[in-house]
Amino acid sequence: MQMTLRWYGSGYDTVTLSQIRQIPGVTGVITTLYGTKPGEVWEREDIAALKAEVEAAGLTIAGIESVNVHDAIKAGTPDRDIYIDNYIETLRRLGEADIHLVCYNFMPVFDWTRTELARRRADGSTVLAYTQAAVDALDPERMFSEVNSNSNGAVMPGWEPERLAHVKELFELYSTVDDEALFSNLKYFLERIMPVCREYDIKMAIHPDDPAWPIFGLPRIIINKENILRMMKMVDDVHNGVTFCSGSYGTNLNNDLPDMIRSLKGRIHFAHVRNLKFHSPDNFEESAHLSSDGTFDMYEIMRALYETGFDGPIRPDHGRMIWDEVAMPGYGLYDRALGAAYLNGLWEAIDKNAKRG
Ligand code: DNO
Repeated sequence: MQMTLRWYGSGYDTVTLSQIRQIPGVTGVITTLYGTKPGEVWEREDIAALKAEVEAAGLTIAGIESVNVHDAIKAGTPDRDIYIDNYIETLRRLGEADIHLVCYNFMPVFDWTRTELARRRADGSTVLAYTQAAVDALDPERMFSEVNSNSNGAVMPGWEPERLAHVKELFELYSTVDDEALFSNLKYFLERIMPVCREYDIKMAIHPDDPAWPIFGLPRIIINKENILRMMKMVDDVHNGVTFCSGSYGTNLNNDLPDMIRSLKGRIHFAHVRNLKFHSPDNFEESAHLSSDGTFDMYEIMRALYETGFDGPIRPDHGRMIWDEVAMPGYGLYDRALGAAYLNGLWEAIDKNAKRG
């Protein structure tokens, strides 16, 4: 595996490449052209400049998170092919730039959803948190403004303020899209992009829906073992793969995370590893990465990745806000660096034990 950190790019991220370079064991970044909109073709010069900047800092681009999928593709509208053609062109240009991993999601309208961006914990740190009651009490438009006014000035992925203007239209677009339609739109998209992925060996890694159940009446399908295996089979190509995000699948306590990892052997191309602390099944917060701070056994998650031969990039995920850092919620430097060191420690121990026999 390659330990990485997500980096939003100069001008968007409070964390610098030189800081990332100093986290022991982190050799690459997962990045994107954060200023691009879903549906646009990425400019070759922009890709090249991003790559040059990362490499000049002594790091590599281990993958792109995300090339976002336009809602026309997810909703399956008649004009979707225009956007799929653009997506294919972006993939081709990434392949030409020797980039071989793309993370994306197929969540209608929103990306991941939290109801609190700074819940204070006993140790004084603040964390992202979720309660179902808060989602049930809010309409999506209010949710947009709350997310944007509490994000320390950062633009939260999937919650870009310009999308707010279109929330009603977007909901309208999905009014006839149920789970089956979403599956079939995903299949259509994958079948169209697979040839370019094969040509350039680009591994597509779908990110799970977070939380892993429908919210605001919108369908959500990448939520559990049954559905993700269905997706792997419906387009049975190694380039159709998975981002295994423990914090997203883990929102549903019925998901057995190590078992899911084992059942996805060979198709996990990217891993986001983080812990959650549950107070009840629909009230949880994003704790520190350590097993002892949350609900999951992080050793078992890492062991399942190790034992299935996972060799892709891995990254710590949302961190707590600690030591007075001001950054995009979940994406500060300090706690993610602690997370990377911890995950590297687990991996080293698992590896040495395995080799000892
Ligand atoms: C949250 C992230 C997601 C993820 C997208 C992938 O912090 O894990 O925003 O990047 O869903 O497209």
